[in-house]
Amino acid sequence: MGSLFSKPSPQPPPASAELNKPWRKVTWREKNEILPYLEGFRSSAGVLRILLYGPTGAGKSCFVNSAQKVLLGRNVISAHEQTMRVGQSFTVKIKTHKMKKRGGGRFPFVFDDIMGLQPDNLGGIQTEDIINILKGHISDGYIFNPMHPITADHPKYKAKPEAEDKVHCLVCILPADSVSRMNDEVFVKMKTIRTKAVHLDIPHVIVLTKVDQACEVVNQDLKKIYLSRKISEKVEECSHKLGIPLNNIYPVQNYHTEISPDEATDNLLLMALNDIVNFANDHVEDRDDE
Ligand SMILES: Nc1nc2c(ncn2[C@@H]2O[C@H](COP(=O)(O)OP(=O)(O)O)[C@@H](O)[C@H]2O)c(=O)[nH]1
Ligand SMILES: [Mg+2]
Repeated sequence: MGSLFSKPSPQPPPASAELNKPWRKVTWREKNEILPYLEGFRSSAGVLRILLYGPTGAGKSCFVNSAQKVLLGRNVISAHEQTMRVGQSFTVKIKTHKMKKRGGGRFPFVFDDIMGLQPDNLGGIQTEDIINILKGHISDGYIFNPMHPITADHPKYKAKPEAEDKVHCLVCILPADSVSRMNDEVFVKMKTIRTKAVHLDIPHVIVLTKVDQACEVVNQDLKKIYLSRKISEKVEECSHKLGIPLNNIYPVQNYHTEISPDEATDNLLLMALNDIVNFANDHVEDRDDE
């Protein structure tokens, strides 16, 4: 006689959160190797402009502060971060952040921090405004209007941008913990921006933040980031959704609660920064060759 309860079919063992082999072969580069390189870095363009964009709350402002913190070796308040989940962008204008050096002076690159992208019903920055920034048309301090993009008669609209006003590297900041739940409308906007960047030959990378919130293994030990199954899945998902190659995606943890510097946090941030600055410089050199 058959049993009322069918025998449970054997389930595959749960996939381990920690991989046996790293998902990316990386030479873990140390702060004391990258930082002196960046400190001695000179650009043929004068100043390289790096634009950070992405959904509200992804960690754009926090990335600016984290970059400045690792470059300067002390705490800073440069870009205003959101302190709670208010859902609306705390950053409402375009702000250019110059990066200070340890011994005084500035690095030859700047970060443009802007208002976040949102689904249409929640406001946020207009896609057209980001495209105008890429081309150098929007001056520092412009306050975004979520209802409509800048018009050519606005005092902050630069009709004839200089080479330094244009963006030399575009960085999409995405949160590892919530990227899978992100609204499709926001992805459509990001894809439009990506297409424009490709058209303008501007290098485009993703910085994947909040890895500590996306994976417990990483939360416990950031050095295990390349062994984390979850992070490898998130990197693949971002690559697939935005069409950005896997090797142009940098998982990092921003400084968000820590006060003292942490070696692994610094190294991951510096590895991302190093590539971003070099890609920006390559773009300028390639443009000058043409
Ligand atoms: N746990 C964690 N929190 C982060 C990280 N990066 C940013 N945050 C937090 O996320 C919130 C939004 O960051 P913010 O930089 O203001 O986002 P923005 O809207 O993209 O500029 C802030 O409360 C940050 O402290 C990260 O890597 N890990
Ligand atoms: Mg912000």
